[in-house]
Amino acid sequence: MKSRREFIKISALGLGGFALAGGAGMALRTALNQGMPGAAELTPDLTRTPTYCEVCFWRCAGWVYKDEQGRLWKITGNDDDPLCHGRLCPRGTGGVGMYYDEDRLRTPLMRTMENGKQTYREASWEEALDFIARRLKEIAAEHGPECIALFTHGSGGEYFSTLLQAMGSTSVAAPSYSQCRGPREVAFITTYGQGLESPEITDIRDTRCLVLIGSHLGENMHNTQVQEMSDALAKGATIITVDPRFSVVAGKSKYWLPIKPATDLALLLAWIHVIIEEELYDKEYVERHTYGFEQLRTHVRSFTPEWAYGITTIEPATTRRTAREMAAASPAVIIHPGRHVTWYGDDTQRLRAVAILNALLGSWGRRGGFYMPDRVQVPQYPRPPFPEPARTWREAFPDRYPLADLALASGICEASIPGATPECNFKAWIVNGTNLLMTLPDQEQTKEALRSLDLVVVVDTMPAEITGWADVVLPECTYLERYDIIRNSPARNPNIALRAPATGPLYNTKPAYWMAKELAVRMGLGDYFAWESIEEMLDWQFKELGTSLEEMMRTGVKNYPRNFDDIYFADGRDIEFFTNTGKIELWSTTMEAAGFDPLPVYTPHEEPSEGYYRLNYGRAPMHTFARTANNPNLADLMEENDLWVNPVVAGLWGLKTGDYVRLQNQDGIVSTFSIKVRVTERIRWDSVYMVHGFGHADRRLGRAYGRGINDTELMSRVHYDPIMGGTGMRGNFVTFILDDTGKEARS
Ligand SMILES: Nc1nc2c(c(=O)[nH]1)N[C@H]1C(S)=C(S)[C@@H](COP(=O)(O)OP(=O)(O)OC[C@H]3O[C@@H](n4cnc5c(=O)[nH]c(N)nc54)[C@H](O)[C@@H]3O)O[C@H]1N2
Ligand SMILES: Nc1nc2c(c(=O)[nH]1)N[C@H]1C(S)=C(S)[C@@H](COP(=O)(O)OP(=O)(O)OC[C@H]3O[C@@H](n4cnc5c(=O)[nH]c(N)nc54)[C@H](O)[C@@H]3O)O[C@H]1N2
Ligand code: SF4
Ligand SMILES: [Mo]
Repeated sequence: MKSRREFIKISALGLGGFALAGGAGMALRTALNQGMPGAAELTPDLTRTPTYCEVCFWRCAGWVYKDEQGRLWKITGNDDDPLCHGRLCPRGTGGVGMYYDEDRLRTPLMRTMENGKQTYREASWEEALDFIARRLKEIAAEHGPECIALFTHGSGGEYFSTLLQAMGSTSVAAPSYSQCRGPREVAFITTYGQGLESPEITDIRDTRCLVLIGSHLGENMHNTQVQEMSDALAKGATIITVDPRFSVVAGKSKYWLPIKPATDLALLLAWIHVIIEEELYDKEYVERHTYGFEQLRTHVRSFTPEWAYGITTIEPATTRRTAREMAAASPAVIIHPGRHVTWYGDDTQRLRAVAILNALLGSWGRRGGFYMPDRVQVPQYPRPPFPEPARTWREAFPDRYPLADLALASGICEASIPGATPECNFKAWIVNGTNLLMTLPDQEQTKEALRSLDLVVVVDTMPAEITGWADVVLPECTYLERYDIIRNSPARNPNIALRAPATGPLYNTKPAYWMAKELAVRMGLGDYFAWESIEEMLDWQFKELGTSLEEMMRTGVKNYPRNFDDIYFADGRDIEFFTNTGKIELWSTTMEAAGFDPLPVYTPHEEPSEGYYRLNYGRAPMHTFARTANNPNLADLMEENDLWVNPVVAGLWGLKTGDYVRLQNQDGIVSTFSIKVRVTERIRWDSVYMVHGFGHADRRLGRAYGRGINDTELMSRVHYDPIMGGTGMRGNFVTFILDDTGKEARS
């Protein structure tokens, strides 16, 4: 009998010798002997290579500088890049730390048994890839290729996705959908026939009023938005922030509405009520472009600010005043749809209310509201068509989440547990650049799926928690050491950017494109990667786009004029929207047909019981998710997360700033480690707050191990959005455990 897959905790990996390719060996010696350039060293002659950042998925374009010995010195923004205008955020600037992180994965690893215990051993690329290709073929032959799934976040996903589709599977899932912006996209597609994309098409630069509901720009460091927000502020724009926490941007706002968590939909309905009852809406726009206004008017009649007050704790006068402020700025107003919006399970409906409010104020397709993006069509390097899959990911969860338009990471995870959905159990996962244990709520479900699978392959740069579950770990080189797909971001103008290697890969690491191609060749699917070298492929694509690899090496970025002069709607002209009615659907025919409320309805959410507090979480400017906690440069700026506690609560529990506590959630789950308390008025008494991405439990992360608490382990309760399967994560409650046994766990 096969033994069930266990998480491999500690290993001697990398302590012993590691296989080194010749060139990589040289680079390694250079880096380790000479180390990272010190601040005291005089800057020598530096050469620069173009890149785009991979510290988050905004993908700002920049330049990597290195000296004659090949040491990387710094990364700066590319002045011609419309996403960063020459300025990277603190995380992007700290990107070199990814390269210098001595805890990096160094060579392929394979699960093996030693003295009756599961452990890893080092392997050559040949052996690791041969093994994976053989297992994938066997699994596809036995269960069908549809039972192989890819989880991915980041540039390498494109290559593994090609591999998967060439095999005959469409199950490619990204946490950026069902754990992030999925509900928003579905809400806007059902309303406008078009999503928000990434980077978002918010025209913040020219807005006169920006309404942020939860979006904590300034802590959420998505570069263009933060830059444009400060430009807008300088030009006198009003900011209205709705957040139970006094966020950084709340401090720059004319209005801060410290809303009771989980009640935003009531506030949105009250705002819609005021805008309609006081006739503040854009009448010409609503009449020309929208569908269902009369039903909406009737629907919101009773949703007065007084009604909402009892739910949200926001004073009726404030609701009215802020609604009028938005209307006065209309159409240069943005009710920002946010990005990480999987909060309470009714998120698509909350975002529908956001979409409706924007439509009433006429901001969609208007300067200072939302612009219509344009992008380059990057041609595909010639390859055969993909085979028709026998089943799609959708059949993994029949009858559920009918409006999901992309594969659901959590849905595939659930469908990988035997018996969950008899029609389709997933048997093999390739996990590229996503740390599922830190990323998907309900860790038990993730672990149960991982224990059951026939094959788990993890492609990562770091020994993240997920790598401990792999049968084979494939170490990718960092973004500073590789070429990658052409960046092609939707924006005001079409633009492209190149990522080229500033230096050769350290250790025995390889780029994702190389791994995917090598696997394809071994599986008889080499035609899908018909290029000889990545340089040849990129040069071919660039030439089709009127440039070349050589030119892009010099410029990094290329901007194009728009294809049409249609960034904003022309006044007095009808527009055909990609909805069933061809109009902006205030009343959604798609929702109705799928059996959901065609107009958003407020439903109350559960409240914490006595002694418990809602677990709230967000971003810190110097970190990205769970991926930067071990980065030497960024850990230097912030090495652990802390727990925001209201003074009233602190008084009740006798807590002081600097105390360490552990947390226990509503299901009795206790955090592995402890967290430092920060007593502050900036958080409401009904919640506590922490930055996501800390509390790493893998000892191989020397700097990050045991520092702070991992919010994900306390999210055992998930409120699934019935419309599209988003995983509502903010319905978890915690209480304090005052003995600091977390310290023991850490030591
Ligand atoms: N520095 C940094 N920046 C990042 C990232 C990163 O990792 N690091 N990640 C990027 C990604 S992928 C995403 S999706 C975005 C996420 O960034 P946003 O979309 O801005 O994320 P939110 O979850 O809305 O933001 C958390 C805020 O919501 C507030 N909040 C909590 N509950 C409620 C509630 O019930 N109502 C309201 N109104 N507010 C509430 C919290 O107090 C907190 O201030 O950030 C992006 N930018
Ligand atoms: N509890 C909780 N869960 C969340 C969130 C939250 O705020 N709290 N936020 C949600 C949101 S908005 C999002 S978008 C997702 C993000 O979720 P993920 O994308 O899973 O984010 P990370 O946890 O940073 O995991 C990224 C992994 O990629 C690896 N990596 C970094 N660079 C590379 C590379 O170049 N190549 C490869 N192959 N791997 C690389 C890192 O080492 C890390 O293990 O998480 C979601 N889940
Ligand atoms: S916003 Fe910051 S971390 Fe994200 S891509 Fe840009 S520079 Fe990199
Ligand atoms: Mo996200």
